[in-house]
Amino acid sequence: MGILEQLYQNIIKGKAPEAKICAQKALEENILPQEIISKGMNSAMEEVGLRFSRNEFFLPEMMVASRAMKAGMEILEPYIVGESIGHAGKIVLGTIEGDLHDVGKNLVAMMFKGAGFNVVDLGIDVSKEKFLESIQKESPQFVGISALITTVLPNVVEAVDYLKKSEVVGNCKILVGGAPVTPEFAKAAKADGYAPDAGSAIQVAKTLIAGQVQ
Ligand code: B1M
Repeated sequence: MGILEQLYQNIIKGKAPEAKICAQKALEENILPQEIISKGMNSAMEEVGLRFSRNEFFLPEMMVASRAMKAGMEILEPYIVGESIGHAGKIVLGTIEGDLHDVGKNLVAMMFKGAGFNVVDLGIDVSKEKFLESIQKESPQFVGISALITTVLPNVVEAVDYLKKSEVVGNCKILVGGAPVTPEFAKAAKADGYAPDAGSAIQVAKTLIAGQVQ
């Protein structure tokens, strides 16, 4: 069994120490961190979600799988982030109120750090008021809102509306993303940007910055 397959299996089984070892071995085999994440880790979480939908997995299995994925991400983070944090700008990031999922948001944070951004991570279950408070304090170029369950989508709409109505937000652009978020939803919510995954979130942010400069 190849190392990415082993990593995939260990995440599905929720074996965090083994997932760490596999992530390290995959790096030693010169597999790029992005490939390790997409083929060995994201795909495993996808499978965990499918098993949950089929009632083969329950909350504890989803929980331990996310812990194993986070353990693997810890190994990869230094290889993605590098040392140049801060020169590209600042983003305030959080998972919307009512939502406890943070693996995807953490991946987005990691990619922004890797692209040279200073990331202020507000964590999970973040209210619109907390986003605003942080924008006031940090003056970021971007605020990123992550949402993973359909039931919290109205909270995203409310948060975007609340932030847009505040003078404090000024030129700060609002990005939204997460599995149930679509381009149509983002447009209807009047967000400034939408990205389907962590890698493209950086491209969207760069495009928005370029638009501001012109
Ligand atoms: Co939950 N959960 N979960 N869960 N969970 C999902 C999301 C679900 C799809 C599973 C399923 O039914 N197949 C389903 C949602 C269905 C829906 O709403 N349509 C679901 C459910 C129902 C629930 C509960 C309601 C279950 C229950 O209690 N009965 C409950 C809700 C709790 C709550 O939040 N209030 C719940 C709980 C949990 C755990 C706590 C056990 C655990 C999360 C632990 C944690 O995060 N620390 C968990 C897990 C692990 C999952 C799955 C299996 C995996 C999520 C994940 O980490 N994916 C998930 C199934 C699935 O996703 N297929 C599922 C990997 C991650 C890298 O991908 O987060 O999509 P993702 O992030 C991607 C993109 O979406 C994007 O980039 C990332 C990487 O490229 N992205 C952004 C994310 N944020 C972005 C922001 C951006 C841009 C891009 O800009 C700002």
